[in-house]
Amino acid sequence: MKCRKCDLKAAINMRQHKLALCKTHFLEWVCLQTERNILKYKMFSKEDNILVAVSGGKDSLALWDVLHKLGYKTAGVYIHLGIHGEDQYSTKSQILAENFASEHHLVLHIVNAKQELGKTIPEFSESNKRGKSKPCSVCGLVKRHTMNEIASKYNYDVLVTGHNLDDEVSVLFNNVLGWQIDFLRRQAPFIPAKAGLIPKAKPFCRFYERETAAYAILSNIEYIEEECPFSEGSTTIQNKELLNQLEHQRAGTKLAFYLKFLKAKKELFSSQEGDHFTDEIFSCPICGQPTPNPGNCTFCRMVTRY
Ligand code: Q46
Ligand code: ZN
Ligand code: ZN
Repeated sequence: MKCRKCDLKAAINMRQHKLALCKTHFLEWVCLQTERNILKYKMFSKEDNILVAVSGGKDSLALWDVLHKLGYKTAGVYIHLGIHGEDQYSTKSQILAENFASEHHLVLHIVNAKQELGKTIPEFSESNKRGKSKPCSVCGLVKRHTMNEIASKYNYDVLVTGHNLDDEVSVLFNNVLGWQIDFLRRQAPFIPAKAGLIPKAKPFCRFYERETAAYAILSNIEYIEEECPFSEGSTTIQNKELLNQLEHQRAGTKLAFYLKFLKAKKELFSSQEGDHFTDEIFSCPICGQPTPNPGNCTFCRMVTRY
């Protein structure tokens, strides 16, 4: 199959877009589409200081690469969670994130959970009822808190994450199955600043996972191929498999599901948008971050208790 734009052999065939492209035109297409998403969802501008949440995986490193190529002012933040597994997951991914940053002369903030909070994520999880079975809930709490803290400490304007379409539809599917209205209301490509929380953007939210993977491979980005050992058997992975079956039967299903949701959301929630945030917000006396209840926030309660 030939590239739609030149005579070269296509490096990737995207049935969902009815588009086949060679390496050069595919890499160009990803940058162009990312720029379009940023503008379409009014995420940020070339003036803003952007903090990229970097895990060492393909999505976050590909995103950092694209934003850098497009001329945005970016720095990264990496959190060493202390997850080892068979492959020294955290240490290996930190090295890859550091390599990317130094090759591109970019700043990377590194936070080590064990050194700065006293425990690794699995250790927190063991001693906390939030993580009885898996540490993902504790992990999410620490990541959210730390990224917001770094963003406000160094005056970043927006936090960007490498969530792709597969991630977004998996969450959407889960939220619809459980009719999690509050989560559905908040799921968006861009979440503006609210009550001391930095704005969050997902410039890759319309790319299929195989497209971000192809971008990373064709750009020779070295990323960690192993998944976090705690992701095994997760609902997210199960949902992804299910949605891939639907996609296989009808190309474009995942993208349509997501885009139609964003459209429907305007009608479903327009009158109530922001209701969640009109509730009273308090400031944590220890860290100063917003919390829905008076007193120490969940993060500080966890860190000081254990
Ligand atoms: S890193 Fe953390 Fe994920 Fe690992 S412990 Fe769970 S949440 S699976 S994105
Ligand atoms: Zn081409
Ligand atoms: Zn706090």
